[in-house]
Amino acid sequence: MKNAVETALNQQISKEFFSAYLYLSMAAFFERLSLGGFAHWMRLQYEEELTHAIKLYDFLVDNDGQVELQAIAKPPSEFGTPVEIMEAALDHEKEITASINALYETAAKENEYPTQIILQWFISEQAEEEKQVGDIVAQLKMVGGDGPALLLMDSQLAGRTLQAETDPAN
Ligand code: OFO
Repeated sequence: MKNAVETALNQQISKEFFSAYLYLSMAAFFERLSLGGFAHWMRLQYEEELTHAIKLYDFLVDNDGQVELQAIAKPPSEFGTPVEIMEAALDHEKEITASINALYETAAKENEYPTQIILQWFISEQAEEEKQVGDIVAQLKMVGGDGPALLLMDSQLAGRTLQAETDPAN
């Protein structure tokens, strides 16, 4: 595997772990707001990000790449209102999308075909995640300061399961 691609894949692994860390911190903050459904949704997001990191780790191992794990930055522990938290999550997903796209471009430039194939999965996954988080942001904006509507959203998000990317609740 070409060095530039190996380095970028290792960097992406640490970004996926940071995403997990960030969402776990957001989950804890939602618990403090007594919004257990949002906290549950974020905790599953944390678990999903771990699977993304491991997918890339396995890919490196299986393709003669060298894994070099890196430091994971400390995420914030204080956030704002529910809409501000979900907007921060959306901004973060957009950064991850840009990172995946840049990694894909590197793999294409280096003619690393297997890497391009696995990254196509990540490109689709990012589109799905941006849509899901964007929908939650839009709904929170509709709800505004309406407590009962926020609690209804909270109970809907409590029903999220991890089973599949095809499940619209995920
Ligand atoms: Fe939030 O998605 Fe990983 O890549």
